[in-house]
Amino acid sequence: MTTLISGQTVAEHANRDSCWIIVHSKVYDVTEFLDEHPGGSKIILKYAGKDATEAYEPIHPPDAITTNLPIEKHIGAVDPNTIVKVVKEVTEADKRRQALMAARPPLDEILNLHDFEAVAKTILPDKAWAYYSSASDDEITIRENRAAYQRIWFRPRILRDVTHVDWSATILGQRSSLPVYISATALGKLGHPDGELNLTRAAGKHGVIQMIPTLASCSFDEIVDAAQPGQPLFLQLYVNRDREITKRYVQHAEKRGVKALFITVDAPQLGRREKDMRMKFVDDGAGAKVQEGQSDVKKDQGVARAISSFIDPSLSWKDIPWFRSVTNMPIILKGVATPEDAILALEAGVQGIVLSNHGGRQLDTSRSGLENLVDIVAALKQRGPWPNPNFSVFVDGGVRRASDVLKALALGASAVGIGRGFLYAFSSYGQDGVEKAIQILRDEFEMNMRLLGARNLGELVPEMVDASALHSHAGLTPNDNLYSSTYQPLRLAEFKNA
Ligand code: PPY
Repeated sequence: MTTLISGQTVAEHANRDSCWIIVHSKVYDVTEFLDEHPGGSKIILKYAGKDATEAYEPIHPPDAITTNLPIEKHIGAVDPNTIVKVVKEVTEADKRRQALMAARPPLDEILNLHDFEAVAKTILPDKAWAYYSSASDDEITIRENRAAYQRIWFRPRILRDVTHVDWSATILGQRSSLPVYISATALGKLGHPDGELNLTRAAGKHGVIQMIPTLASCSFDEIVDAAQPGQPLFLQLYVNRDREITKRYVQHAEKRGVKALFITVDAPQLGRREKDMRMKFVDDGAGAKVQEGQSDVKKDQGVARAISSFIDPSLSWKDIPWFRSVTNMPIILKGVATPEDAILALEAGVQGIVLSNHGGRQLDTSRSGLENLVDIVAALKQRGPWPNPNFSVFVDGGVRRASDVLKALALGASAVGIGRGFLYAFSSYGQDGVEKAIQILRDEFEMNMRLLGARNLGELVPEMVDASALHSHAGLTPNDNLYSSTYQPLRLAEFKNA
């Protein structure tokens, strides 16, 4: 029989020289791991000698500690009767949030995807909202992603007998009830205790495809286990500096039935998301005083930068044959922004590209995927058959309405990814929220396709949209809010004694 370790014993290892923590009722010696922790040692030391489960859970898959820590550092199981529960202080902000949660609008009053965002903004903990909503630098691109859709106008056709309209699609050979897939967003448990499983369950029920994020809060296997038999899933991949880890991960995914591999290619380094970073500053002020002055405490980090160090910035076109050699899944490059790279991707033999700027979270003032779509489709048309059944072009960023999707499809997109829209749906209402979001999109597809005169997705043609203003950034260029809020306007001549 294995002896249980008492909470008091764990508490004796509460410093940098000997640091034990409890996660999910198991005790781990993390002393030698402190300096390797991507989030810095300070956050671990805050829980030294204590139960860290509550802090660990939202930002690590359950197996992160077991796979990263050598087996001899797994000390054993803790005696549950002896742990002093770290009683989480319920702050005034928590109480306010709980009251707001109880007063959420009922789901049947949610009319569109923006409504979910408004609810999420109100009820999410500040840190979660900052991480999810943030974008890079001045956040110009995140707003441009929306604005670009508003520079495209419809040219509807009439008198086409639109009694029956069908918006179902085939995405990379997989049937989908919508021409939309759920794009990868990280750290789902910051938004809801069930994290990404909310998406998996709703997607399975309604025939929608979910892209599993490498940095999900739930483990890859938990997500696949929550899927229905035969439910198609895609995988988003951050490529690890250690290619063996990536190889194992990709091959495991393929074995478990994942249908396509989306390799993120726009994040060799993470963008500076200042809303997220400012949150970290606030927390540091209130946090434990352990390790003050310690050099490895990377203060200029938010949630994202703290956990991004494993991503390999050396990833290059030369690696594509290697990916091809380790998997038979279709390979799609996520984060392409120019015709030059779209052609390179085609020549590299991958099966598709996602025109994405990572939800405005990477290079600020890069153009929207939608704007790039027009140039990229034109370039691909010159290179061969179009549409090309062996090369899909997806778009994501800023999509909130079925009308947005229809514009992208008319301009040549194979399907469209929605990330934050679904993330905010489950952050505010769990699985029910995601199901409602899917229902809203369905209703919008039905109405918009009837009004546009397209009975199925094949009837969406470029002539149905006027994209002539798309490349003009003059009208709807988003405000530079930070700059504007400090700029002091000049003053006009003043009247005496006025
Ligand atoms: C993002 O935040 O934009 C991501 O893609 C996920 C992520 C999260 C943390 C580190 C690196 C990437």
